[in-house]
Amino acid sequence: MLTIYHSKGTRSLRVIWLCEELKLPYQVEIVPFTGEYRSSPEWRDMNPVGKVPVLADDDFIMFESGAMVQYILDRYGNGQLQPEAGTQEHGLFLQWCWFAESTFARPVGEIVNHRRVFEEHQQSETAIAEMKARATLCVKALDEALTDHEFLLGSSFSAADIMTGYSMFIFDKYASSTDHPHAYDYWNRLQKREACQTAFGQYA
Ligand SMILES: N[C@@H](CCC(=O)N[C@@H](CS)C(=O)NCC(=O)O)C(=O)O
Repeated sequence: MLTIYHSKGTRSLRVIWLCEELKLPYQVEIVPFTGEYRSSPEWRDMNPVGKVPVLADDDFIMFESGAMVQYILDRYGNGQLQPEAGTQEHGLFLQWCWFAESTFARPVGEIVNHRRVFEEHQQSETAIAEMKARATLCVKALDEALTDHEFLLGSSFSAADIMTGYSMFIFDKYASSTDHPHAYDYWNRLQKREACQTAFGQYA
């Protein structure tokens, strides 16, 4: 049984959304997002840097949401939601999955961390504006890639859209800049999917 350790609004939404798309059985274990809990030895045993999420597949435990998505696809996906490994299309799929977390979500996540960690008078609006500019450049890249595409790989929905959908969710929430209509139409399209609605409706 897959157990997804989740706190409201966090990247475990990707994993929940994926399980819903694949109609896999899973359970969600809600964990407190407090610094105290995330630095506890109990949680650090599961995630050594104290972040959320964690995935358990029986007694196999892993961290990093993108790795969880790939693990579930490869182990339980029966070829769904990703192109065949070793093809150029799969290379493109990996490109967007990695882009979603390591390039796009990163500056948005740092805005969230900055606001949470520092008192208001210590916060640097200059630093935040710079991170927002980095994130906005990513939305511009998506906007261009989606000009005449329904999804990142063309007409087929894939887990790259799940990875990116979550990044659009936090961008819209913490750094919104709506002047990229193709990227926003895309995010609106993703939110119409039943699996997305179930995941975000219950856990965002
Ligand atoms: N690359 C990691 C990022 C995990 C991450 O940053 N999680 C956020 C919640 S969505 C968190 O725990 N932030 C607390 C912190 O960074 O201190 C992943 O995809 O799992």
